Amino acid sequence: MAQFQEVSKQSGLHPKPAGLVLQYGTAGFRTNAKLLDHIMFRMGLLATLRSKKTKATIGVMVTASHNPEEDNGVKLVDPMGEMVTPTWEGYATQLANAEQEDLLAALKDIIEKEAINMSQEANVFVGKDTRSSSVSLSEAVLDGVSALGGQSKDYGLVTTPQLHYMVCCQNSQGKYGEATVEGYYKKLCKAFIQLTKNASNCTDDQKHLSVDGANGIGALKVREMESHLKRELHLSLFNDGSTGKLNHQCGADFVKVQQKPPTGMQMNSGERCCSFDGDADRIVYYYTDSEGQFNLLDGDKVATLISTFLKELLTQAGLDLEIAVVQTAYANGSSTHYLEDTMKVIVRCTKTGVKHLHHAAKEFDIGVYFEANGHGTVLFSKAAEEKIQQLAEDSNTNDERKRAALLLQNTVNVINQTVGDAISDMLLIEAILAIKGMTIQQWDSIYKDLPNRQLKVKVSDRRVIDTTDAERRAVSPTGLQEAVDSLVKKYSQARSFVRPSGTEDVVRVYAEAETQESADALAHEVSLAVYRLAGGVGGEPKPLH
Ligand code: 16G
Ligand code: MG
Repeated sequence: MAQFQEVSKQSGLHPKPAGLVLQYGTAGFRTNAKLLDHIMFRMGLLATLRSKKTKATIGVMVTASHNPEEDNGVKLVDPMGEMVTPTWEGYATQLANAEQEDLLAALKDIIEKEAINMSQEANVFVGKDTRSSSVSLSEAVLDGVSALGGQSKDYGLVTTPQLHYMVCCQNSQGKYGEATVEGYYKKLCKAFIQLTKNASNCTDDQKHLSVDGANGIGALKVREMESHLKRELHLSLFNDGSTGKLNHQCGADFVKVQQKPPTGMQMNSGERCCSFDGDADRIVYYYTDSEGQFNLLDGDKVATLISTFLKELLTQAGLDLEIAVVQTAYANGSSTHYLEDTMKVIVRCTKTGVKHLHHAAKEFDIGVYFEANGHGTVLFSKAAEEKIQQLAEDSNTNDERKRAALLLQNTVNVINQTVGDAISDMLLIEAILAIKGMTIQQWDSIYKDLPNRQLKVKVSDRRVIDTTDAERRAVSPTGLQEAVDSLVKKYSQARSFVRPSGTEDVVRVYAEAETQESADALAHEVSLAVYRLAGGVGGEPKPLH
């Protein structure tokens, strides 16, 4: 077939380095940008096949998120803006690793397994982040799409969540919104302005937020959005990419892991600040207090703020909808206690990785999901959205219920339900704080985080560690979980777990306890147990103090 001849010809321009093996991991392919040209071409091919199979538009995003500037990566977006299914992640790995001469056979294998009608038309949306390598890598994706006769639309520079949004808008025939960047700003900002218009006495101080753009795409997009906010939110943008290096000593991942402010940001005591990551799908908040102490409000605090707000509105609206919060093992124990015992909401724990949380959140009328690292959103079931809308339009309802229903309706509209979105989350958080007349200190004091520590351990093969119970317990190697259990018993309010990373060749260790000293000591002792029982390499882990 002519299509395959074209693939053969074009693939010669995007050759695979012989012997290179890469895997479609938790967040797609991600490695040094120099190794990715053939991967991009092939993901263009695969997205075209996925589009033919689903008879819908598929997205391809070129980004390596919070990784260093030298890296890059690629992720596929399914029709409703979700992550691609596990079977197709498998195909992505197969196609990526086929040697040059076996590429057509690998392609035909997928076509056969999925019974794809090759005469079906295909549409692929492509987006990229601000890395210099993203320019040619996204061209390679477009080459892949055209080699198989697919149509493509190049959105150029967009955040990851914006691309997810476009795909969802397109496949919902505009019901979710207009599939343009302008359409995205209009929808979100209109909802934000509606939400905050009744926030009484909101002073200029309260309307001000400092944003660390991680020197990435989020910074560009915040600038683009600003005029749509009609000065209802005053943003001071730092690390906007004009001088600094992407993700270098800044951004949400740096702030969360290092538990300190980004460089390049002017912070006045008590002022509300937030950081995006390199592709703007994560957000964390923070402030320094009058003693100069840094205080971080991570994804758990965000989930608590949002779920409290939604629960109060549901009560005021008299709507009987089930709300749940989905977390991972990394959620601070204090947040889980607060949500379960004080807030009385259902809490679920899933494995690390957005797709797991997203999937679990879909089980409820309203599913709030956040990873501690700041990635998260809220999902509303179709039934929940309909009930909210009915009430908002009901002329026989009383003022309190109506007001709550309208706030819920605008909350739905300010949220990007396809995936965690730093810009959308920021607008929602800012709206909630304005409506509640709440300062960041008041938000922070809802509960107090247990001190915690994350460490990594190098082992010869991290696959020897197998986990269960949403990664909270290790089932192999023998003796490791018993060792962790007996170490945890030594400390008050302690908890610890180990899991193989899905993005780096290391084992991750998490520990929390009543004091920072205990959390640090426990994390170190558990690291030693991993090193000794799971084949540690290099020198033994050293104590932190
Ligand atoms: C990826 C995941 C993120 C997860 C992280 C864990 C997506 C889009 N991103 O960045 O959710 O927290 O991996 O990394 O799923 P780790 O396995 O190396 O700890
Ligand atoms: Mg990211």
